[in-house]
Amino acid sequence: MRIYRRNHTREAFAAHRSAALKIAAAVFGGLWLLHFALVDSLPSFAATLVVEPSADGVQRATIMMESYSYVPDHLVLQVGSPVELILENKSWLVPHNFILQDADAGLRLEADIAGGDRATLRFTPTRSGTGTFFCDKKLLFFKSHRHRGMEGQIDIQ
Ligand SMILES: [Cu+2]
Repeated sequence: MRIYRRNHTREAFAAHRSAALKIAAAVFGGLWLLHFALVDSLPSFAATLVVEPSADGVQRATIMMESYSYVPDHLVLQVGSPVELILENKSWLVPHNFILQDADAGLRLEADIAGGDRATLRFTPTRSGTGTFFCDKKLLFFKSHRHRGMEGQIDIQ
């Protein structure tokens, strides 16, 4: 009898725990989807940054990576001076990348930045031209970040 009761209690506890886990999963799942709905509805602002070389001749610029945009998303650079481009991932958890493969301007840049991290790209534009940069990250079956608007432009003058 005692053994039966003990087993019974254990089963009841397991059933309760299983129900609690299901509720927690449903709540988290709901929040997760709500997060995507909210982020998708946020407006993204286009911003242009005309980069002036510093006293040492280096063109320094910082681009913030957010979900799902680059701020600024338009850089104007000059031919012939070295560039130091800092990429700061402002997302808490979401990894982003920066891909620019532009034959026209002779640039091939690529960087992967984990959530909350930063990276510096150093290059010297040797030709004028226009290139598009974007983030091709995507989560499971969701749209890629580029499809969500994570794209920008570099003009080299
Ligand atoms: Cu991204």
